[in-house]
Amino acid sequence: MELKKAGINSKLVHAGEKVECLGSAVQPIFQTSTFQFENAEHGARCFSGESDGYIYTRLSNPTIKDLEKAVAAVENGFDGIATSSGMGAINTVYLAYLGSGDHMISTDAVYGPSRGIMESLYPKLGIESSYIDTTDIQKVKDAIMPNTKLIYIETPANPTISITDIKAVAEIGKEAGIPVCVDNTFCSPYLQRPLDLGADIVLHSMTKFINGHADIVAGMIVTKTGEEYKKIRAIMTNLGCNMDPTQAFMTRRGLKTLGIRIERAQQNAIKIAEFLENHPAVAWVKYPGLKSHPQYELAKVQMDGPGAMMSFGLKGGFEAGKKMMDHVKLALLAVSLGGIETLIQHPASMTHSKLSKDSKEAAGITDELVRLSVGIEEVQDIIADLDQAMK
Ligand code: LCS
Repeated sequence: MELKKAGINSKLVHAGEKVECLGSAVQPIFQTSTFQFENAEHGARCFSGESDGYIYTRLSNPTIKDLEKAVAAVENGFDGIATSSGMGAINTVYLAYLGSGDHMISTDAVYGPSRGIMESLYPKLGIESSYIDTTDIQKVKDAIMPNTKLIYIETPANPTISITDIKAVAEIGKEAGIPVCVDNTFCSPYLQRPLDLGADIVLHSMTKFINGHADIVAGMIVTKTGEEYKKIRAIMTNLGCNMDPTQAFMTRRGLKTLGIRIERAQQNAIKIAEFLENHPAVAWVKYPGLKSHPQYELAKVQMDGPGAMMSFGLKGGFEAGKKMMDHVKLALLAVSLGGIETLIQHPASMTHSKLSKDSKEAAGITDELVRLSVGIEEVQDIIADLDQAMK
């Protein structure tokens, strides 16, 4: 059977670009910085692009290429560009599309540093940005300026779990001739494929669901076309935020079990969201699988499942949140997300603490907001842990 037509779990296991190597079942780790040419002529052909032989690991490497092809296959994209981290992927995309005098539109609630660097570092390069509520499509249209060169959305957003209509934003981008990039970290390609919905670029912090075991930091960019791929790859290799072969090997191993990990964590998350919604200490819960989520209907269409991420507010506010976090025993009080272990954190004082008070408030990152990344433990144990910590 042709893998292109296979289901996603088959692709997760088998997709990639394996090199024949002593019958090895998985792509070996090619832990080498450089590759020997057969002769001067071969070296010249590698550099001119006539031969696709490997040259130097910052440019490409077979272990990294295998992972890039595998993620691109599940995102239904042209090819992937692996990076040292999710932030490496984000900066690479920013620098590929934005230069002095340009403007970017972005979702207001995004991972803290995605916005933090755009508001602190990029203005020094003459780049402007508008952070808006992209769940309101009219606001996206209204934010376009003659110098807008990139529309960047994160959905579901970190940490508010707000959901932006990818198809609608992609149509706006197409009409205006502006590329649209989606940070797909919270869903992973198992639950959401932005390129199929019209986006031009998708990126990930693979540190999260794709690797899934809280032992690797990694990023990935996947493009719809070869043209965008070439443009972005050139920036990545010159910036030097490339992945390492062992990092690629570990991440490829994590990717194989993405489907079963997400299914299991999601089953737990659905039960936990219902438990929290009915808990007397909880003021509100934001989870795409609950009817109370403002974009519940959109989530059902755009995502293949509600996922394993949620946020909730404690009636007792900031102090109650802090207290709860000091009392969890099974869940880890830690940043990051998307691992097999349940993680809990307080964005206002942790991941989003560097944003200004105004930016936090405008983006809905309130003091009482607690973020939960549900793991694959026994659901009754997670619920009992949250319950005792809230008590
Ligand atoms: N995009 C999203 C949506 C993220 O949540 C993160 C990291 C990044 C990009 C950056 O990826 P990294 O460079 O860390 O691989 N999010 C984190 C978080 O919520 N807590 O700690 C890291």
